[in-house]
Amino acid sequence: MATRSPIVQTIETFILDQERRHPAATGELTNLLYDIALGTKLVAAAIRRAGLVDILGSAGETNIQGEEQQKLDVYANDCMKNALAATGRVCVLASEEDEQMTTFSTTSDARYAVLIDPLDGSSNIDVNGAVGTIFSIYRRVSTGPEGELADVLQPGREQVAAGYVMYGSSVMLVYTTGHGVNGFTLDPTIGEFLLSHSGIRIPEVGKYLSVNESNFPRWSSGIQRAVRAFHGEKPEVMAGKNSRYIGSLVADFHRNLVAGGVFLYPGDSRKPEGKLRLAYEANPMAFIVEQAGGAATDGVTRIMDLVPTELHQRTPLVIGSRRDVEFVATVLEAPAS
Ligand code: FDP
Repeated sequence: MATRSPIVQTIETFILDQERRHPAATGELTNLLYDIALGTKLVAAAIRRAGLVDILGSAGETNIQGEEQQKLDVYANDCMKNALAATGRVCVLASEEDEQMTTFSTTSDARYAVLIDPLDGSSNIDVNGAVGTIFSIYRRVSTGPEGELADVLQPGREQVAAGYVMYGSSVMLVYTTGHGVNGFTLDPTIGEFLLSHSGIRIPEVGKYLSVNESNFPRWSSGIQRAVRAFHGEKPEVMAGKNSRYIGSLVADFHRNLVAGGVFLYPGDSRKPEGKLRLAYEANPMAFIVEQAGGAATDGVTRIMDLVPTELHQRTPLVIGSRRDVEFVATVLEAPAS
């Protein structure tokens, strides 16, 4: 009897299918998503060898083959930039790792501006924790010979695509182009991302609370009240949640996206704007979560309506299950009792 091969969909065929459903699509965005997927496969391969760095030589040293070792975050930044730079599809590339953006002399095909956080949560590398790459794509708005700051300083609602890759127990790529959210798991034996989570929806109310509680004494009284309610202090208005915090945005976000939960990184008396970057972290995650039925605010205002004024600008972030995010806004807007 002939064995039937399983029906699998690779990220390539999936993106192509999506493109066919939108007759105005030129294929440029499709190719750009391929480029990003390729860059992240290279990063994934390097991360798999991260624990071997002591054997093969640490950053700044030469390994036994006589090659210079690179720090993983530098390597990830180079991988992603190389995957995107030579394609001619990008007019400007901004990376969380770089002080300045990189502009490219453009052809008429370079219709996109891309922002990347090449290795988010990198402090987890040393303890073999999950990390990720985040990306965000905008349509070019400038018309000069090179991409400009205006191309990367657009509000998040103008994103045409956003996604992340999580390098965890498996490698997963999750992205949206504004038509729902889909997740792909890398099959390392064939080197392909295969559709594993189609049409991801986040539960309206989450079971998890993700926040760095060591900052509690420095939060506003409003944030303290909201977090105490999530602890279960007011069961009549909010059922208590389970605490889960990895300290790696991609990993914390991904768990909450799939299982339901709320992640907070509010401002505090030391860091009034919080820690996370609007353009590299908050906006792409906000686009994904909204497309999955969730919400993202800076506490009160929708993240994707914030107008960035600087490339590396930070923002407080409350993101996840819709009713939990709305609950925080209600508490913050209520007069303190
Ligand atoms: P990291 O510093 O390890 O790169 O923005 C970076 C980030 O990680 C996020 O991935 C993570 O959610 C957050 O910082 C963790 O910050 P705290 O250690 O202050 O909780």
